[in-house]
Amino acid sequence: MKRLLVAFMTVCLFFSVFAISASADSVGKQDREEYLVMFDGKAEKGLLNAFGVSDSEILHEYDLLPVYQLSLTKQQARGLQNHPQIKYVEADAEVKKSQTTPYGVPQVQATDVHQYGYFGQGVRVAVLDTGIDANHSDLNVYGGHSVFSNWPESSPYYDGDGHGTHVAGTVAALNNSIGVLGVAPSARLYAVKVLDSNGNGSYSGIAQGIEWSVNNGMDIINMSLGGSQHSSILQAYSDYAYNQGVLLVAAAGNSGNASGTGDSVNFPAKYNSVMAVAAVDWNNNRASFSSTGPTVEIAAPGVNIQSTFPGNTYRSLNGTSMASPHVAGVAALLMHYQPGYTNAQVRSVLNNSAKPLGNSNHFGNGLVQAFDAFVY
Ligand SMILES: [Ca+2]
Repeated sequence: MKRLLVAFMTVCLFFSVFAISASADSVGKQDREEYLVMFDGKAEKGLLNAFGVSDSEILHEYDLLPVYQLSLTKQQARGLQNHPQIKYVEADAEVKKSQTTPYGVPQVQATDVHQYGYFGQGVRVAVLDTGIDANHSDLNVYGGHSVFSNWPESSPYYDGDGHGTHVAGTVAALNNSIGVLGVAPSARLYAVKVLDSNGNGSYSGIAQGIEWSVNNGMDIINMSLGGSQHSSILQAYSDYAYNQGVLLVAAAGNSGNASGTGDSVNFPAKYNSVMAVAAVDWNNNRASFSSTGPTVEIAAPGVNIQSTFPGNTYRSLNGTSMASPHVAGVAALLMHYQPGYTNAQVRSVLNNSAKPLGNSNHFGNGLVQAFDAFVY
């Protein structure tokens, strides 16, 4: 019995020693980090060897300054740091891919209100479009609905065209270390798919999308879409949503001419219950394609707009489709700042605080401005 116990303990011990040495080995490897070490005066490789740094752990020897890139344990790094011949020991910092701020975001003063902590938190924005690629790492999609029944169009999170994913990124691409920054990066995106992978849809589908948005408590509906035909039903749905407290923002259309004459604003942007958004460039010049007419209400950047695209990519696109989500984003920022405002109040403040740009058939009240809306 005693002998058996001894034998059992030996086995245990053997295994535990083995386990300790195995784990110590792996910990030792994980513990090695890359450091930059600078000598005070002439570089001396012999000193590194004295600290147990082997040749294979010398990753690079610099030419112009007495600097080495080394793989070191924390203990070695501490030892070197205390040596009089060593001037600096620094852990090599990873340089991360940084986030780009598309020019439209500061142009609408979104960055001016971001610095006060207003990012559109909790405001629900329905993007009535071709769907939103919910796998994009620069987007958080909170929910959605598709008006199509055939797979994969039946998924609101499948965007076979890319248009909806791009529009969504301008509203709310995440404030992180990658990709782009949206106008209201903490707003809640909802993918309401009313256009298929070819960018085609119908007024009946848009009406269904508006109905879903009202039923699901959306604060803002962005419609970067439109047609040249009036529909009494679409108008009735737009009016209904507006009377239910939803702010409706839509692209004015890309049917403008170079001279900016004529009335070419599309539906549903043309309805009284919908804000029609025209497009300008980075110098606040009218985009030559931007639709014109007395129902243009406000303007925003819509030329060469960089935003998210399916497959974790980014693209620059042109259109009043890109201008509309800038206004939806600024509205989300204002709703975050003034949660008691009705949709009509938000609309009125955005219009009254817009930066006048001239011809109202081209620009409406002018360029949407987040900071000026906050202080209006
Ligand atoms: Ca980002």
